[in-house]
Amino acid sequence: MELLDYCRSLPKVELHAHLNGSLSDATVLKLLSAKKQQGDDFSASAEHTHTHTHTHTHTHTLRMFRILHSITDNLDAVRTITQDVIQEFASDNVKYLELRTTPKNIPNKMTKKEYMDTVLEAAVEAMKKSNIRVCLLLSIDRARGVEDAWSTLQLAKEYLTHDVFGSLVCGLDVSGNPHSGDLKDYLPVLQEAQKCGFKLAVHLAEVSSNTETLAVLNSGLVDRIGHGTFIHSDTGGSEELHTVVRKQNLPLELCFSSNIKLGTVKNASHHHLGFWKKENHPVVICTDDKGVFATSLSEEFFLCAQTFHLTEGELHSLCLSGVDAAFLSQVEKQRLRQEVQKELDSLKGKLACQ
Ligand code: 6MZ
Repeated sequence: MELLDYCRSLPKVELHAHLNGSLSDATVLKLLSAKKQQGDDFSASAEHTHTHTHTHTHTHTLRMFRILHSITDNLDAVRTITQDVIQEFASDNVKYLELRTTPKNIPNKMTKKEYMDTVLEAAVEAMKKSNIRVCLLLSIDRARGVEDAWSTLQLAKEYLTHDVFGSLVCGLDVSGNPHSGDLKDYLPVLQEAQKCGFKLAVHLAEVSSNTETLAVLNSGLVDRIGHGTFIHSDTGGSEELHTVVRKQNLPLELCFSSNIKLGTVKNASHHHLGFWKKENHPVVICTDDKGVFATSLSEEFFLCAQTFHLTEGELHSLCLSGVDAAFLSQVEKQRLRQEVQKELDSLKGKLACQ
């Protein structure tokens, strides 16, 4: 099998995917057409921007999110995107997906609870149709302030005792514009979240921010690091940050195309996957925003394999490290590991020599 086909066949685990950033062109066009039918004239310019821009600066990406959010501002759209995104990951042979999204309150359209209930209902429906297990992380957007974070945690707590959704909500994510706000201000919220039993995935060192990153890591609240681009000293981090991450053995969610397209990593061969792989540190390959960065999890595996000359054994280990880092109970992880291992065994020896 050629490398890309092989990556498509791998049984994969996706741990870092933002719902609204994961919309395929087909889904975006479907939503734009629905808006047009409702006589919304904004849609024409949104369509133009979506189809005709190819740059990926931070400013452009923020603008993209504004457009995406404007076409997903109602519960019908939220249901559609959740089902489409899950279906697309399932078609890419993703066996387990941790999808993250920021609960949104849009006056006269939806409350945070209605938004999240709709995402969860749609996830349950999508799981019935495909062979994929999905869990949800509620995202705290660092640009929205601490009050908003408390209300998101409050909502997450309401799901703890829910008979169906209780097992689907597995943790919280902290994301948003890395230049906005200070993560240290959010530590009391994260402390309370941990007390309630939520696992925490935190975007850290996505841009250079040593003081903030060290304070958050030293809190001992983080279960997984999103990006972690500026941690080791070669990339502008520090020996101290590197030591803390090693000591806590924190898995890194690595988003190759996202980092390269946004320019936080100089080029493919400079991606920090190379550094952490040499250290034998737990890493998981993820998409971040497969729609915004025009990628898929298989393509991310392919790009990493090409850049770092990964062997078949290394590709298999990367699939299994996704299982190890999942926010699942030990029993569920064991079940997932068996399923993934079985498919990996059937692929052994099938990768054409690179
Ligand atoms: C930080 C990001 C992100 O939550 O509306 N988001 N935050 N760094 C990134 N790397 C590029 N990509 C996405 O999905 C979109 C939201 O996810 C966060 C941003 O807050 C963005 O608005 P949801 O489903």
